[in-house]
Amino acid sequence: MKDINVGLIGYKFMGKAHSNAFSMLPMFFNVTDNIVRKVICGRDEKSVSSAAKKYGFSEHMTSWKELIKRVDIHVIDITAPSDFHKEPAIAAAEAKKHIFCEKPLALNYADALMMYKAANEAGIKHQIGFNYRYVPAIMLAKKMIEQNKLGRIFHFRGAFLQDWIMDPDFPKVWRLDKKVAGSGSLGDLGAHVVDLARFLVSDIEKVSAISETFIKQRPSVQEMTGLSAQKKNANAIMEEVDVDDATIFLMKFTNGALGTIETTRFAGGHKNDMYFEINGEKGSMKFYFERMNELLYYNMEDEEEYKGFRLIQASEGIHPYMQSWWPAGHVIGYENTFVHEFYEFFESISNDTNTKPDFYDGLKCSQVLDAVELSIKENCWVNVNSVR
Ligand code: SOE
Repeated sequence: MKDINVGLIGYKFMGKAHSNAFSMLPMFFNVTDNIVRKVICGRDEKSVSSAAKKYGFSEHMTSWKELIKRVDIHVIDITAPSDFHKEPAIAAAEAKKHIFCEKPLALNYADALMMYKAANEAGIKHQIGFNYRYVPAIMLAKKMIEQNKLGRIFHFRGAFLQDWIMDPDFPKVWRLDKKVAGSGSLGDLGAHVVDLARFLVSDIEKVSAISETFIKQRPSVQEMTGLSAQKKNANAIMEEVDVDDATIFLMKFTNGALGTIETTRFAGGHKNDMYFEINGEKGSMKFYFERMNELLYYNMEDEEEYKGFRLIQASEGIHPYMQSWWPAGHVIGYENTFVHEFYEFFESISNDTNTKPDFYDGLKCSQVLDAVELSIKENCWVNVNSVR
């Protein structure tokens, strides 16, 4: 058993989610090697030194460039906002470090392509944080589709609904700033749904989209953690919001299926409500993240009088990863999906095997997101592969 020393860039919401996964992994999974929380890195000395203690890292640094130069660091894990993915990822690839990067991969397709090429040329392991692929119920959906339980797919209907910025006084945080986030609900939430559409159905041929920014000016921000923030002060200056609050788009898949995806932060009552439905010639399935241990399945071949959506409780030992957690029915949550994705990432390093979703999946997702933004701008259908 060798040490895999992790250098973590970022210590807020995703930094905490990743650190929690590192600490839980060896307790619940038979990992091949020893995953070491070696260095956590952030700009603010006081905050990052406090995070090091809280998250169980041996050291902290404020220079990501010095971190990447260290020969005793094997993995660079990037959890900074989206405008700070490309630079550290390319530097880490050049230094032959394995890379885990949060989604979306980059601000746009061109940057994502540079990251993908650098990672590929370096021959390192690279994975992107589409953690919903690692929900056991979604992995079951994938297995059922691969076993042709739905037959030919006709529809994918997806959505990711939140409501955390409906208050006009909520300040302009980094997720609402185009130069930092790249886009609003589209890149932050839509990226996950686009990835699941690719994972479960097929690549996407063309899109037609519309978006809206419902609140066009917000107070400037002082501090943000997770999805909460406090206003600078009562008379904070007002800033223009330059990203989408909501985006809705139509899709044609390369396998002929039709689809829709809706993302919004203005769906009152929906907190982190990602869901999808897939309709095929032999059946349908529905998934709701707020009931993430369940998959609803409708089998067209059931006897007529017994037909209906059946609820599969995907929390038994037979379901992916569940044998590593608790007895049947002792459900799991959001944080467990990060443990699953990192188990696969570190095992791919230990065993020199491939890992998914990788930077190619991040690149293809960025291509769809750029096509959606072009469709909004030009008010027309856009072929995804025309984005270069
Ligand atoms: C905020 O919208 C957020 O935390 C996203 O950034 C995550 O990727 C998503 O999983 C939950 O919501």
